[in-house]
Amino acid sequence: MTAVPATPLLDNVTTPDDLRKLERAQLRQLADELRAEMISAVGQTGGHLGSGLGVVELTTAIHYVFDTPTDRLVWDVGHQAYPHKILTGRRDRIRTLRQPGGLSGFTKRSESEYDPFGTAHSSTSISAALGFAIANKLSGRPGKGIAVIGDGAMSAGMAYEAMNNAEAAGNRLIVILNDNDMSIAPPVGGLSSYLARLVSSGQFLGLRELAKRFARKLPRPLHNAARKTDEFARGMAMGGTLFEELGFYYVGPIDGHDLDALIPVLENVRDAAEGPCLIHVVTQKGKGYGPAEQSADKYHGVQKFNVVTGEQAKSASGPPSYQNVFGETLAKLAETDATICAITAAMPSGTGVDKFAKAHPDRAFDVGIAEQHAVTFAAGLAAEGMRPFCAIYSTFLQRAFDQVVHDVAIQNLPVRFAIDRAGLVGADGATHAGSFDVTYLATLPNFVVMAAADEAELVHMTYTAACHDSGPIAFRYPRGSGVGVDMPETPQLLEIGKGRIVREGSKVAILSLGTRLAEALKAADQLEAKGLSTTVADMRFAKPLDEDLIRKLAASHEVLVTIEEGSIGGLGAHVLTLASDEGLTDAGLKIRTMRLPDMFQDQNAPEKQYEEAGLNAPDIVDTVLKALRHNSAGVEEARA
Ligand SMILES: Cc1ncc(C[n+]2csc(CCOP(=O)(O)OP(=O)(O)O)c2C)c(N)n1
Repeated sequence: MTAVPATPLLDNVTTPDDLRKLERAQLRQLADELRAEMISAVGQTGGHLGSGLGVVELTTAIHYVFDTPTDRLVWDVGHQAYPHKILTGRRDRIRTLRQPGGLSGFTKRSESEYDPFGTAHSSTSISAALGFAIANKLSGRPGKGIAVIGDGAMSAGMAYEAMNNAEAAGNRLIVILNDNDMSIAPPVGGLSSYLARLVSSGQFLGLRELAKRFARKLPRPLHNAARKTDEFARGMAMGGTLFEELGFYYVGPIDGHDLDALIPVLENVRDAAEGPCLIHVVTQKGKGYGPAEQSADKYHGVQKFNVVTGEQAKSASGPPSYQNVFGETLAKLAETDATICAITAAMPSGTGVDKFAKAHPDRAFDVGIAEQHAVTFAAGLAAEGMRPFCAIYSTFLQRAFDQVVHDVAIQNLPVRFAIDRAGLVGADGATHAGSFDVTYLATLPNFVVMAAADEAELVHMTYTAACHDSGPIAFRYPRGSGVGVDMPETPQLLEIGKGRIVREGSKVAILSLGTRLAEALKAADQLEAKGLSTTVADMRFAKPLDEDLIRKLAASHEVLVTIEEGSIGGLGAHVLTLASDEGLTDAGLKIRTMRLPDMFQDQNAPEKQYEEAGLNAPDIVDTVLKALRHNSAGVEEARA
């Protein structure tokens, strides 16, 4: 007899209201369909896969039990929210994930009422959910705050700051700790070991033991429910002293793929908890998709892939990535310098620190998602004579700004900042763009701020930073591959605060900071073709500024254009300040600054984003022509 295929359920579930109409017994099938749909969609778009696969059952159970969107559900980081998007009215657009004009790869308020809070940087969910819970409590509106936070995200101080403050929310705050024993890399540190101990010691308590423990810790209705619900006993225990000390009822660990265990627990917490509750759910990253389950990183982030084989689209082989150039250069330098250390905040492979760690495991530190700690830890190392390199993405370093100012800059400590993902980053969109680091670092006394124009320059800057013991120094470089320049045999020590002339001309000077240099050179060719002789300088330093070079170019050119992959407040602002302080424009020099626009740019290919930002060669040509009041053929317009 052939089995009759089950009628698909997901096709009839557009929103959680539809989901809640299903029988509980149907949820297993729905979850399976949801998982298959997610795999199929991410196979086409690429993106975050493993985390979402791990929360398919949890997503189904939460929307089944809670009254979303009235109950405010906040997914920490938001990279695991693809199944949530499918169940909350966005299935029809799920194949536009991370594409231009498509769904965001994270949660986003403007996208859906089911996304009450935008996320992407980790460990914000408990604070935000607490805010929702208390606002609703104060205004007498229904609505709990539910935070779903991973064990990796739980390593950040902010999560504890929020929990420490949670009591005021009463039973309106629920934290679901999604423990898959993975961050992007394997999780690190004491908290991770603590959670592992809870999981290994807590499972499979008998019903009687469970009920006894519940009777002590949880309100009576929950206790009674526990007695009645057989499934409730399986895989569930009490423990979690740390969380209890912070004022939470700790429930768990629970098997997060077992809907029969999850649903009664969520219902009981919903109906009976008297204070903030933390439900510890154990899941498997990549669950239900063989290639993900078997891969070391559980397919945290993937390219488009073949769903049958799991094979990911290969990026064309080409120049090395900036992150690897950094990691390998630093590892090499550390062979002859025992003081060099490398620090990453949970991004060993993303930053290239994995390369360093392989060669020098004792001097590589993955501190977890803890950028603030990373910076002050580096400051301590530097104060004791070590040469620490803090390798942090531009966007994540924002979180540690006070540590950069107070612990590093004011004390003038030689912490080296390797700032990866500088500039626009593509599919991760506005939350991950590295737009502000030059602005927020080059404003600080004592700081040296460099930007690499290509991968060879990154080698020189890594070496220059290693040699710079007199204060803090930062160097920034973009996401992705280098431009294919010849790599130096030996690194060069750059003179601090000195740029270089890359091409000599006489009428127009383009001052470039970072990897727009290639566009500046293209623009110079086009200007030359219009009869406008063009100088191109790679400034290398936003701070200290190469003032002599600027004065010289200002005196010998008619137009001076600055260009950088950063917000207002960077190179352009510093050049304008010098020009105004010294009256460099008094004799008629025209200065124009080209920078990122005053807006948060959505996801797109980086080249497209730079096109939208107006920072490509044609934009440079345009800017110059406008400054000279030339039309596009290069002919001077008659003045009115
Ligand atoms: C402040 C900050 N630092 C780093 C990251 C990069 N990041 C994205 S997801 C992730 C790991 C999160 O681990 P976990 O919370 O356990 O979730 P999982 O991916 O395992 O589901 C990291 C480090 C980030 N989003 N925010």
